[in-house]
Amino acid sequence: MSKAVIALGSNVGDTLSNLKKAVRLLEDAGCRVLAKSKLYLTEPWGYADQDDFLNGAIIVDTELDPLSLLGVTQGIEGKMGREKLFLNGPRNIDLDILLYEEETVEKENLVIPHPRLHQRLFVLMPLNDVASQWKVPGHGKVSELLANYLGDERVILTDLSLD
Ligand code: PH2
Ligand code: MG
Ligand code: MG
Repeated sequence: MSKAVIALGSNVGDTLSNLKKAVRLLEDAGCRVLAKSKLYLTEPWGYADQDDFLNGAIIVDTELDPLSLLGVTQGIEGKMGREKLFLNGPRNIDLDILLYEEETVEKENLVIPHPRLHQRLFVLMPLNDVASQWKVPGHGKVSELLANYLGDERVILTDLSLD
């Protein structure tokens, strides 16, 4: 079994239900959820003219290798009817594999650690909730990445929960 951190995001429809449904579908696919982050309302990064995102992260324990896990996350995005609108655009569900143990994966369709995770507060905040002591290969400890974050993204802690 291996532990992986998956980032969750949604800014279309009932965003909390979307995140919860995705977690349920991951469990149905055999991923055991070990930890759930708090949830954050975050300003859209990359394309401004869209609603704020609800972002979170979970740790899963899985027998799936990274590419099989990607198949599962993409299958769930498909099952939930996600449309590929455009890069950084609005989406009802986005599941990104941030970390897989301390492994590095560099495939055409999958790069782990997620290449820009250290630069995104909407990723670092929930990631730090569940994996503050994890090392991000090539970058250092999650808690240090958060402490060293220099940007100015607006990220608001909500009282919503994945439970
Ligand atoms: N996801 C994106 C693009 N921009 N901005 C925020 N705040 N949260 C996201 O999850 C997000 C984004 C592409 O996946
Ligand atoms: Mg994403
Ligand atoms: Mg994605």
